[in-house]
Amino acid sequence: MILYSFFNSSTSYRVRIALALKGLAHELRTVDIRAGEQYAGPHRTLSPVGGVPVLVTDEGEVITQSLAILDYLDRIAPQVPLYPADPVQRAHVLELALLISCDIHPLNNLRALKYLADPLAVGPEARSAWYAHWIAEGLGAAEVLLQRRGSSTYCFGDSPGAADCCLVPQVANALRMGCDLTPYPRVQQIHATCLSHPAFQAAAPERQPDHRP
Ligand SMILES: N[C@@H](CCC(=O)N[C@@H](CS)C(=O)NCC(=O)O)C(=O)O
Repeated sequence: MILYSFFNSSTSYRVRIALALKGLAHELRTVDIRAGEQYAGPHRTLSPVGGVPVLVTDEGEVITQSLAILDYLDRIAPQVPLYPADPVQRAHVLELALLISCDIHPLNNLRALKYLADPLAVGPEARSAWYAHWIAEGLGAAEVLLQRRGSSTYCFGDSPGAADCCLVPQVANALRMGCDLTPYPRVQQIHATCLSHPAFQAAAPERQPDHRP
Protein backbone atom coordinates (compact mmCIF):
# COMPACT_ATOMS: atom_id res chain seq x y z
CA MET A 1 0.00 0.00 0.00
CA ILE A 2 1.07 3.57 -0.60
CA LEU A 3 -0.05 6.41 1.67
CA TYR A 4 0.24 9.94 0.33
CA SER A 5 0.63 12.04 3.44
CA PHE A 6 2.03 15.25 4.90
CA PHE A 7 3.55 15.25 8.35
CA ASN A 8 1.26 17.82 9.96
CA SER A 9 -1.87 17.03 7.99
CA SER A 10 -4.34 15.89 10.63
CA THR A 11 -6.31 13.77 8.18
CA SER A 12 -3.11 11.95 7.13
CA TYR A 13 -2.32 11.55 10.83
CA ARG A 14 -5.67 9.77 11.33
CA VAL A 15 -4.73 7.19 8.72
CA ARG A 16 -1.15 6.81 9.99
CA ILE A 17 -2.54 5.97 13.44
CA ALA A 18 -4.90 3.35 11.98
CA LEU A 19 -2.11 1.77 9.91
CA ALA A 20 0.12 1.64 13.00
CA LEU A 21 -2.63 0.22 15.23
CA LYS A 22 -3.21 -2.53 12.71
CA GLY A 23 0.50 -3.05 11.98
CA LEU A 24 -0.02 -2.72 8.22
CA ALA A 25 3.09 -2.27 6.08
CA HIS A 26 2.95 0.64 3.66
CA GLU A 27 5.09 3.06 1.71
CA LEU A 28 4.82 6.71 2.71
CA ARG A 29 4.96 9.41 0.01
CA THR A 30 5.02 13.09 0.87
CA VAL A 31 2.72 15.65 -0.69
CA ASP A 32 3.90 19.05 0.51
CA ILE A 33 0.63 20.86 1.10
CA ARG A 34 2.50 23.98 2.25
CA ALA A 35 4.07 24.16 -1.21
CA GLY A 36 0.74 23.53 -2.96
CA GLU A 37 1.64 20.10 -4.36
CA GLN A 38 -1.90 18.90 -3.61
CA TYR A 39 -3.47 21.19 -6.20
CA ALA A 40 -1.55 20.29 -9.31
CA GLY A 41 0.09 17.66 -11.39
CA PRO A 42 -0.16 13.97 -10.69
CA HIS A 43 -1.55 14.37 -7.20
CA ARG A 44 -4.65 16.18 -8.46
CA THR A 45 -5.35 13.14 -10.63
CA LEU A 46 -5.28 10.93 -7.54
CA SER A 47 -7.23 13.37 -5.38
CA PRO A 48 -9.85 15.37 -7.30
CA VAL A 49 -10.40 17.63 -4.28
CA GLY A 50 -6.68 18.27 -3.97
CA GLY A 51 -5.70 16.91 -0.59
CA VAL A 52 -4.11 14.25 1.54
CA PRO A 53 -4.44 11.49 2.57
CA VAL A 54 -4.72 9.23 -0.44
CA LEU A 55 -4.29 5.48 -0.11
CA VAL A 56 -3.35 3.32 -3.07
CA THR A 57 -4.12 -0.29 -2.22
CA ASP A 58 -1.97 -3.31 -3.10
CA GLU A 59 -4.37 -3.85 -6.01
CA GLY A 60 -3.83 -0.28 -7.25
CA GLU A 61 -7.21 1.07 -6.12
CA VAL A 62 -7.16 4.73 -5.14
CA ILE A 63 -9.07 5.76 -1.99
CA THR A 64 -9.42 9.37 -0.86
CA GLN A 65 -11.19 10.63 2.31
CA SER A 66 -9.60 9.57 5.58
CA LEU A 67 -12.77 8.00 6.99
CA ALA A 68 -13.24 5.92 3.83
CA ILE A 69 -9.61 4.81 4.19
CA LEU A 70 -10.15 3.93 7.86
CA ASP A 71 -13.20 1.90 6.88
CA TYR A 72 -11.25 0.10 4.16
CA LEU A 73 -8.40 -0.71 6.54
CA ASP A 74 -10.88 -2.01 9.07
CA ARG A 75 -12.36 -4.39 6.49
CA ILE A 76 -9.02 -5.77 5.26
CA ALA A 77 -7.47 -6.05 8.74
CA PRO A 78 -10.33 -6.64 11.19
CA GLN A 79 -8.12 -8.24 13.85
CA VAL A 80 -7.59 -4.85 15.49
CA PRO A 81 -11.02 -3.26 15.08
CA LEU A 82 -11.52 0.49 14.81
CA TYR A 83 -15.25 0.21 15.47
CA PRO A 84 -17.19 -1.81 18.06
CA ALA A 85 -19.52 -4.55 16.78
CA ASP A 86 -22.48 -3.29 18.79
CA PRO A 87 -24.63 -1.03 16.54
CA VAL A 88 -25.19 1.69 19.12
CA GLN A 89 -21.56 1.78 20.25
CA ARG A 90 -20.46 1.87 16.61
CA ALA A 91 -22.79 4.82 16.02
CA HIS A 92 -21.25 6.63 18.99
CA VAL A 93 -17.73 6.15 17.61
CA LEU A 94 -18.87 7.46 14.23
CA GLU A 95 -20.67 10.34 15.92
CA LEU A 96 -17.42 11.63 17.40
CA ALA A 97 -15.34 10.87 14.30
CA LEU A 98 -17.84 12.76 12.12
CA LEU A 99 -18.08 15.67 14.54
CA ILE A 100 -14.36 16.18 14.09
CA SER A 101 -14.23 15.34 10.39
CA CYS A 102 -17.30 17.31 9.28
CA ASP A 103 -17.91 20.00 11.89
CA ILE A 104 -14.37 21.11 12.75
CA HIS A 105 -11.77 20.10 10.19
CA PRO A 106 -13.25 21.54 6.94
CA LEU A 107 -13.79 24.96 8.51
CA ASN A 108 -10.15 25.20 9.57
CA ASN A 109 -8.63 23.38 6.61
CA LEU A 110 -5.76 25.02 4.76
CA ARG A 111 -7.82 25.83 1.68
CA ALA A 112 -10.56 27.45 3.77
CA LEU A 113 -8.02 29.60 5.63
CA LYS A 114 -6.36 30.54 2.34
CA TYR A 115 -9.71 31.59 0.88
CA LEU A 116 -10.40 33.75 3.92
CA ALA A 117 -7.07 35.49 3.32
CA ASP A 118 -7.46 35.77 -0.44
CA PRO A 119 -9.85 36.81 -1.98
CA LEU A 120 -11.86 37.63 1.15
CA ALA A 121 -9.05 39.74 2.66
CA VAL A 122 -9.60 38.50 6.22
CA GLY A 123 -6.52 39.48 8.25
CA PRO A 124 -4.34 37.20 10.38
CA GLU A 125 -5.98 38.18 13.67
CA ALA A 126 -9.50 37.49 12.44
CA ARG A 127 -8.34 34.23 10.85
CA SER A 128 -6.90 33.11 14.21
CA ALA A 129 -10.19 34.02 15.90
CA TRP A 130 -12.04 32.00 13.25
CA TYR A 131 -9.78 29.01 13.87
CA ALA A 132 -10.14 29.18 17.66
CA HIS A 133 -13.91 29.61 17.38
CA TRP A 134 -14.45 26.36 15.46
CA ILE A 135 -12.06 24.49 17.74
CA ALA A 136 -14.01 25.71 20.77
CA GLU A 137 -17.38 24.83 19.18
CA GLY A 138 -16.20 21.39 18.10
CA LEU A 139 -14.10 20.32 21.05
CA GLY A 140 -16.78 21.69 23.39
CA ALA A 141 -19.29 19.33 21.76
CA ALA A 142 -16.76 16.47 21.79
CA GLU A 143 -16.22 17.01 25.53
CA VAL A 144 -19.98 16.73 26.18
CA LEU A 145 -20.29 13.56 24.09
CA LEU A 146 -17.25 11.93 25.71
CA GLN A 147 -18.38 12.79 29.26
CA ARG A 148 -21.84 11.47 28.46
CA ARG A 149 -20.41 8.12 27.38
CA GLY A 150 -18.47 7.46 30.59
CA SER A 151 -14.85 7.36 31.69
CA SER A 152 -13.19 4.68 29.59
CA THR A 153 -9.45 4.67 28.89
CA TYR A 154 -9.92 5.77 25.28
CA CYS A 155 -12.80 7.64 23.64
CA PHE A 156 -14.98 4.54 23.78
CA GLY A 157 -13.75 1.51 25.67
CA ASP A 158 -10.36 0.26 26.68
CA SER A 159 -8.75 0.06 23.26
CA PRO A 160 -8.24 2.86 20.75
CA GLY A 161 -10.53 3.15 17.73
CA ALA A 162 -11.64 5.44 14.92
CA ALA A 163 -12.75 8.20 17.32
CA ASP A 164 -9.27 8.32 18.87
CA CYS A 165 -7.73 8.33 15.36
CA CYS A 166 -9.68 11.54 14.69
CA LEU A 167 -9.46 13.18 18.12
CA VAL A 168 -5.70 13.09 18.63
CA PRO A 169 -4.75 14.83 15.34
CA GLN A 170 -7.43 17.47 15.89
CA VAL A 171 -6.03 18.18 19.36
CA ALA A 172 -2.53 18.36 17.85
CA ASN A 173 -3.78 21.03 15.42
CA ALA A 174 -5.47 22.96 18.22
CA LEU A 175 -2.29 22.92 20.32
CA ARG A 176 -0.18 23.94 17.31
CA MET A 177 -2.47 26.94 16.83
CA GLY A 178 -2.25 27.91 20.51
CA CYS A 179 -5.87 27.12 21.42
CA ASP A 180 -6.80 26.83 25.11
CA LEU A 181 -7.78 23.24 25.93
CA THR A 182 -8.43 23.66 29.65
CA PRO A 183 -12.26 23.61 29.14
CA TYR A 184 -11.97 20.04 27.79
CA PRO A 185 -10.55 17.82 30.56
CA ARG A 186 -11.84 14.52 29.15
CA VAL A 187 -10.44 15.39 25.71
CA GLN A 188 -7.09 16.23 27.31
CA GLN A 189 -7.06 13.03 29.34
CA ILE A 190 -7.76 10.82 26.30
CA HIS A 191 -5.20 12.74 24.26
CA ALA A 192 -2.53 12.14 26.93
CA THR A 193 -3.39 8.44 27.15
CA CYS A 194 -3.19 8.04 23.37
CA LEU A 195 0.19 9.77 23.23
CA SER A 196 1.65 7.04 25.43
CA HIS A 197 0.48 4.34 22.98
CA PRO A 198 3.22 3.15 20.55
CA ALA A 199 0.94 3.36 17.48
CA PHE A 200 0.07 6.99 18.19
CA GLN A 201 3.75 7.74 18.83
CA ALA A 202 4.79 6.17 15.50
CA ALA A 203 2.15 8.21 13.65
CA ALA A 204 2.99 11.55 15.28
CA PRO A 205 3.98 14.45 13.00
CA GLU A 206 7.40 14.83 14.61
CA ARG A 207 8.20 11.18 13.89
CA GLN A 208 7.51 11.43 10.15
CA PRO A 209 10.38 11.40 7.65
CA ASP A 210 9.03 14.61 6.05
CA HIS A 211 8.82 16.46 9.38
CA ARG A 212 10.24 20.00 9.36
CA PRO A 213 9.81 23.09 11.53
N1 LIG B 1 -12.25 15.23 4.19
C1 LIG B 1 -10.93 14.93 3.75
C2 LIG B 1 -10.07 16.15 3.94
C3 LIG B 1 -8.70 16.00 3.30
C4 LIG B 1 -7.92 17.31 3.41
O1 LIG B 1 -8.41 18.36 2.98
N2 LIG B 1 -6.73 17.24 4.00
C5 LIG B 1 -5.98 18.43 4.22
C6 LIG B 1 -4.81 18.20 5.13
S1 LIG B 1 -5.33 17.84 6.77
C7 LIG B 1 -5.43 18.94 2.91
O2 LIG B 1 -4.92 18.19 2.13
N3 LIG B 1 -5.52 20.25 2.73
C8 LIG B 1 -4.96 20.88 1.60
C9 LIG B 1 -5.64 22.19 1.32
O3 LIG B 1 -6.62 22.52 1.98
O4 LIG B 1 -5.15 22.84 0.42
C10 LIG B 1 -10.39 13.72 4.51
O5 LIG B 1 -10.86 13.46 5.61
O6 LIG B 1 -9.52 13.02 3.99
